[in-house]
Amino acid sequence: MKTGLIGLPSSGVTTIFCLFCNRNYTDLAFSGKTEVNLGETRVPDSRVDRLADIFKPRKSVYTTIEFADVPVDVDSGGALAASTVNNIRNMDAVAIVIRSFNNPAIPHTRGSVDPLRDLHSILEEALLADLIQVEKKLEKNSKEGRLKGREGQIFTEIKAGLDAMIPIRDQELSSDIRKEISGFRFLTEKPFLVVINTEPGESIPNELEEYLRSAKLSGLPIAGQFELELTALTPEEQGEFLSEIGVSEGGRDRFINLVYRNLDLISFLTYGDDECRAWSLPRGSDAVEAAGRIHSDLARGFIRAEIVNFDEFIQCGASIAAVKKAGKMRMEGKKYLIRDGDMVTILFNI
Ligand SMILES: Nc1nc2c(ncn2[C@@H]2O[C@H](COP(=O)(O)OP(=O)(O)O)[C@@H](O)[C@H]2O)c(=O)[nH]1
Ligand SMILES: [Mg+2]
Repeated sequence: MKTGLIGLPSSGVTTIFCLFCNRNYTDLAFSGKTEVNLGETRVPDSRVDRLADIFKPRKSVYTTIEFADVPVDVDSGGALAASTVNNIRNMDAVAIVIRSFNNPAIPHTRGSVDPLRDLHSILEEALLADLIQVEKKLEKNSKEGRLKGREGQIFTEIKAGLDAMIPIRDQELSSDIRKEISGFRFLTEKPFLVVINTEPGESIPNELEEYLRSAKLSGLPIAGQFELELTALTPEEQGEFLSEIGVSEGGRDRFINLVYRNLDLISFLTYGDDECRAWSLPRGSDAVEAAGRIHSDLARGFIRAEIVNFDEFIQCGASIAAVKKAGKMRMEGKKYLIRDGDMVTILFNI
C-alpha cells in the first residue's frame, strides 16, 4: 500500500513525511526538493502484540504503509509537473498536503496562505493531467479509425465526465470498465486524502470543511511541525502536549485510520511459533486473495483456509486447542469473504 504525498512548495510535505515515517527533517528537506524520499510506517495492531505474547514467535510483523515525499517542480508554476504526475501514477492513494499554517519566515509561493485555493488548484491540475491522457488516447483511437470501438467509447465517456470536472473515481462506471482502465493509472481514479497542515489547536476553516464535504474528500488537520518536534519526547509527554491542543491521537495514527476507512481496508492475521503477522486487504476479498497476499503459491495451490476470528479466539481463552474443542475452528473454501481480525491458516498443495 503506497501513498504519495504532494503539495505546493513550503506546504510542509517533507515535514508530514518525516512525521509519518519517523525520519529526521534535516536529513531529508534538501533531497525532498529534487528527488523522491521513500519511507514507511508500521500500522499499529494490538492483536499482533497479543498473538506474540501467546505464541512467542521468532518475529512479529506488522503491516506497513509506504510513503513517497514527491517533490514538486517549482519552476513549472503549478503543482503537478510531468515528473510529479509520473511519480504519483504508481501510488495506491494520494495525500495532498495543503498549508494552513502562517509562518512569516517561510513565505508562501503564492503570496498568501489560502488552503482552499491551493487544494482547488492541485485537484484541478490532477483532473487536467487525466484529461490530457484521455485526449491522447482518443486521438490515437481516432487516427486508427477505432473511435467506435470499446476503448474509444470508454474514453469518450470518461472525457465527458472530466470535462464536467468529475474525477474518474466519482464517475458512474461499471466495475468491468474500472478494471479495464486500471492499467492506465489515472490520477483521479485513486483515493485522494487531504492533510491540512495547521498551527497547533487550529481547526479546519468552515469554507474548506464545506468544500471537502461537497467534493467527497476527507480532510485531516495535523499540526505538522509541532507534532514533529514532539517526537523527541516520551510517548507520555507527547500525549500530554497533544491533549493540550485538543487532539486525542498523533497525526500519524489518525492518518493511518483515515487510510483504512477511506480505502476500506481490513487486516487479517497469521500466527505460529515462527511468525505472528498482520496483513492488510481490501474489504470484500476472499480466502484465495488473502492467500495470494501471503504468497502466490498459496493462492495457486489453495485447498482450504482454517479460520477463527481473533475475538472468538480470545473468548476461548486464547487457546487454539480450546477453539477446536468448541468447534469454532472453521474450514472455509475459496469464496469465503475474509473479515477483519480473522486468524487464517492456508492449507495448500503445489
Ligand atoms: N509554523 C510552521 N511551519 C512549518 C509547518 N510545517 C512546515 N513548516 C516549515 O515550513 C518550511 C517548509 O517545510 P517543508 O516540510 O520542507 O515543506 P515542503 O516544501 O512542502 O516539503 C520548513 O521550514 C518547515 O519548518 C507548520 O506546521 N508550522
Ligand atoms: Mg519537501
